[in-house]
Amino acid sequence: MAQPKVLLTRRWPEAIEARLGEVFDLTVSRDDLPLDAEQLKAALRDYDAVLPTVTDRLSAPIFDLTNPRTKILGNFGVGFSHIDLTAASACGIAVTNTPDVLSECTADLAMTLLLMVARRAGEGERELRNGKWTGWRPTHMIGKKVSGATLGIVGFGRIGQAMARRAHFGFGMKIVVQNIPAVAPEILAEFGAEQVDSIDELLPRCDFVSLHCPGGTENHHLIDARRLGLMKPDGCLINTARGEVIDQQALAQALWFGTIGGAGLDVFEGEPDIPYALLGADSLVMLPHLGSATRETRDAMGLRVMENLVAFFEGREPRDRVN
Ligand code: 8YV
Repeated sequence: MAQPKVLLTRRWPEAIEARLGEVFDLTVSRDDLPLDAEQLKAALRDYDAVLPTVTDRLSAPIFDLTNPRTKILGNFGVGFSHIDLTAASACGIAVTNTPDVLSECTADLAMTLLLMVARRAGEGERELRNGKWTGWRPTHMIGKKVSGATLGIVGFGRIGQAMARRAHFGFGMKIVVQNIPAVAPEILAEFGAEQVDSIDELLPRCDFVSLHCPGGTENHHLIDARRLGLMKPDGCLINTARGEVIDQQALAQALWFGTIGGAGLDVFEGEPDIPYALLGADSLVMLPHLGSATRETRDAMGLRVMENLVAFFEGREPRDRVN
């Protein structure tokens, strides 16, 4: 049987591209730029499998095709809010993601942001690099203590739990959780965590709030001006989930007026564009979507996509099918 025709929309780790090339008739998008709508439509027409990333916006009109050749989208990433699952299913296209393998590194990055915001690491580095540091003094760049503080976690799946493990066992933080549905008592007990019924109940109780829920329309602007107003005046918000979960204009306002203590963002609505109002906010730490960006994790993500693809083309159910 001929090898399935597979398209990588972006460059992947070299070793994984080589492994995929041994098993599939592989095309790599060599210029490594996001595909536009026409290119994505052409990909669905011409390839048996397309392996997209978060930069490929596979919205409903892209699937408006008669008889696409593509039978599976093997997404490189756990989040898939950039893919319209209903439209993919209507075309008979399976969609898979890469859970588990990136939980540790994404939680590491959420903790990095939390520590940076609390201890004003971004501000401190900027001061030093700009030649503005005048020397030590007792009142210089005073931050907020992390150890023993209360961390609110919105979305208690794999990454949320990995974050709780770091915060609770590494920093003695108290963990408060909001999740739909209810979390099993034995999982909460592992972290001494308490589950509350709503985000509104969680926000006023927490020194830090870290978002680990899915993106997409269901959680669009989940954290809006009203909810930012429920946070403690020195509370800090961390987002490694998806940009659309926060209303960025409302966040910019909260940061500029100092109604919250600070924020750490790894993801943005409409990334890579960053709203001007956020760029100048000093109590904000920003990273360019680095959650899973370690050699080990990116390799593991690639292998996980490959495993899903091999299963699919051998007629088995891929383990990470999401539709
Ligand atoms: C990925 C992510 O690097 O897996 C996810 O959902 O947000 C990132 O860790 C990115 O999405 C690649 O598509």
